Amino acid sequence: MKILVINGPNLNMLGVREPEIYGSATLAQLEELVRSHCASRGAEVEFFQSNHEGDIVDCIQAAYKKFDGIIINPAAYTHTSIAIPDAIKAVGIPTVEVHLSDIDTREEFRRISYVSPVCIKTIKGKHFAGYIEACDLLI
Ligand code: CA2
Repeated sequence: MKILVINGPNLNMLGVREPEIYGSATLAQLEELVRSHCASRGAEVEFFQSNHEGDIVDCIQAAYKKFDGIIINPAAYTHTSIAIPDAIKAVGIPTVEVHLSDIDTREEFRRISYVSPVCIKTIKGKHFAGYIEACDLLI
C-alpha cells in the first residue's frame, strides 16, 4: 500500500502563523506523525507540498499507477480549482480530502469545495488527526 500526501498553498507555514486556527505544530511534524502511523500499519507514504496549482496537478498525474491512495489538503485551491479535481478524476486513485479546520463554520467562501465530489471522503476540523483518519480509511 503506497499513500501520497499532498498539501497545498501556505501549509508550509504551519506552526509559523495563525496557531489559533491551524495549531502550533509544523508541516514537518505533521509529516513525521503520518510517516510513523503509516509505518505502524505497514504502509509506505510520500509527501508533497506546493504553493502552485500546476505543480499539484503534475504531482497527481505522476501518481498514476504508482500510488494506491492520495490524501490531499488542497488548502485555498479547494475553493477555486477545477484542474485539481479533474486530475484526481483522471488518475482514478482513491482520494481523501482533509482540512485542518472546519471549513463549514468559517467564511462563506470556504463552504464550497470543488474537490469533494471526486473524493471518497472529506474530513474537516480534526487538525492532524484528520490525516491519520484518512490513512486508516485508505489502508
Ligand atoms: O483548514 C484547512 O486545512 C484549509 O485547507 C487551510 C487553507 C484554507 O485556505 C482552507 O480554506 C482550509 C489555508 C492554509 C493556510 O495555512 C496556513 C498555516 C499557517 C499559517 C498561515 C496559513
